Amino acid sequence: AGSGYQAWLGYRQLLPGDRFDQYAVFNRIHVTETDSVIQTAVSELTHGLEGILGVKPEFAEQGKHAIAIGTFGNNPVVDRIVTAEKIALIGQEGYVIITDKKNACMAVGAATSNGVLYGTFHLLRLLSTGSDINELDIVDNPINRLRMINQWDNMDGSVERGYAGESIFFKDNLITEDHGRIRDYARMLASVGLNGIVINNVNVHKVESKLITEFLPDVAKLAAIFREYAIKLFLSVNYASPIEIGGLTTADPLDSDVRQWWKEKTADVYAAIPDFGGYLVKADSENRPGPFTYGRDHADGSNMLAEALEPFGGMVIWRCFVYNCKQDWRDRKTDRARAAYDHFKPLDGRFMDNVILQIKNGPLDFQVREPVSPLLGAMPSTNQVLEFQIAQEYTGQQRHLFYLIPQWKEILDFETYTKGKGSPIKRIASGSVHGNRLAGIAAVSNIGDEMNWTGHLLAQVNLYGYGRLVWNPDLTAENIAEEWIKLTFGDNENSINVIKNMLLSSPAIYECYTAPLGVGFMVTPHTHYGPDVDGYEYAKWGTYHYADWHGIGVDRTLATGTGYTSQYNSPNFERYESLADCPDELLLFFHHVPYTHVLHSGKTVIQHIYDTHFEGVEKAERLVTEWYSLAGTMNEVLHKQVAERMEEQVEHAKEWRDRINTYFYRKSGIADKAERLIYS
Ligand code: GCW
Repeated sequence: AGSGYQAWLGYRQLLPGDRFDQYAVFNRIHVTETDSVIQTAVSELTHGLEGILGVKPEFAEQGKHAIAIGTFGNNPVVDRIVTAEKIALIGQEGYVIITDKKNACMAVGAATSNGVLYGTFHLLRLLSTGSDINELDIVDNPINRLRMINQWDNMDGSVERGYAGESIFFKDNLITEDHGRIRDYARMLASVGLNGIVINNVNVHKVESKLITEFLPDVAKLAAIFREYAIKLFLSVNYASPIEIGGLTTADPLDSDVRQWWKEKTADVYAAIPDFGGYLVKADSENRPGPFTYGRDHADGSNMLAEALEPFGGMVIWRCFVYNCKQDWRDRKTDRARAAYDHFKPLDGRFMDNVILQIKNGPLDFQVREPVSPLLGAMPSTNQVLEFQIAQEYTGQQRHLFYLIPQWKEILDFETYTKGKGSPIKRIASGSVHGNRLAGIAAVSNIGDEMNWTGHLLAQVNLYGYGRLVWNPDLTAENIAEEWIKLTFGDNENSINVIKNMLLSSPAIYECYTAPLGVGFMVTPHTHYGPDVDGYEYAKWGTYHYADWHGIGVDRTLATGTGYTSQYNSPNFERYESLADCPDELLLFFHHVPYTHVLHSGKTVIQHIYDTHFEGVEKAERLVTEWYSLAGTMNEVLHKQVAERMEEQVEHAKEWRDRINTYFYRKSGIADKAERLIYS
């Protein structure tokens, strides 16, 4: 109980009384099917009811005092309770949960076993959060078809941008033997509705290249674990595999030997894993090989793999994180923010139907604040998947509190106008704007082998919330937080309010004491943890802020800058292009302005920087006080674990505050109006 290992699945026992009596009526399970996903649902329901009621539920022949779970047409009790009208509303992965009060029974019914599993987890969530279940009448379908998690795990056991220990999948260049831990991870993912996992890092080195050859038997064992939880396994592949492990002299996508090599290897993969999902590819990106080496483009490259996967129903997920990572800081024409759109937009229409482009939410790289990537929605004839990062690379590395759901909500609700009004990102991600067959959302995981999975216990909410939000982008950040808190800490109203406020206020607090007004990348090179205003200013990565004595920001306007703004549709283009209309929080992303420029808030840029940095630290201090107010209401070890991180956050926030304030005071020579302490 003190480890955090159970995360949101640590069902707490109810005491006789109120809900207990209500729930105890449904203490038997009626099931008629035997396939493995249904069996998973049964064992999850058994485990959950046992935890909540304190007794092992029995199996019932009949529907009285029972929860019937099953697919339509295969379970008489489900069929009795669920009407044809309801069935018509249920898609491939959806489900109904209906109470039949008269007969004291309940049905979790779906068109597929996967749907039954999701419905079962939904019911458990209701029980575990103490909901009224006497009159349930729920119809639910996922909004997104692909609901993916990406591990950035390497076979040596390290996790790229991992902040919670080592990999649970790999160790010493082998696949781990600890399948129990992997199974528990599968449970967590399935419980929030995720249905695909890429188990290895997009940066595929020599040894990981062999996951599709030498290590295939072990990969198949992992696929079997995930299969029971309705999750498809995918692999990241190395574009240069034909050379590196295939003994060929080229990886040219138009070379017939290369094409043949991929076809054979892919056939082997499907022989071992018949329901294999497909390949994820990072090509021509950050020194990874790709089709550019051979004078080919990304349509050529991805289509070659798509052709190999197509006979088996597999897909290629091709990342659009392609930019020049060897830029010269003196070169003011190249703008990294433009890169993805410039590379991919002209290729629209050339991709096979089983290719999906995976696009990061912003044009740069998961900063605290970035505009939404203009490539999302800009290719009507191409499948796209939106990529988020649950791992807190630039958002405090799971040492600072940062609830990511509000940020993702803003992105999902962003109106692109790609097909006029009514084209928000969430409808592009789901495929509904352009009518894509394949669409959805992916995100980089934040877990590792630390006992509580995420390092910072409260960072579990981001994994939980990711799944819930991808299932239904219309859920609110408040509701998701509340659910998670109840599942994790129980039903105490005060704790719920305190933790909820902490979570909801956390992103703004972090943004306050770190990079101001959308400027980004004022971080320590490589580790990306902590402040270093000029850390990347003269580097090759294309992430500059151009601060001088007079002003700061990147002119990305069409009129006088890099022209990036023109990648947006009207009226977003005009809004970002105009200094007067550009939203404050993105000002320095789009414009270079003097420190004396007056924001919509009425403050000058320099005063805004000072104010937010002082306020940020004060608010971070308040978070600590709030957390301490909960001492005694929860497991002591867990409380202490979080308290330590929260205190570290405050100390580190002070470092941010002072470095940033001093930097800008020295650059501008303008004093703080409020005369607070800024080191000169
Ligand atoms: O943000 C950058 C990270 C790299 C990562 C890359 C990517 C996996 O700093 O560590 O590599 O993005 O998304 O490919």
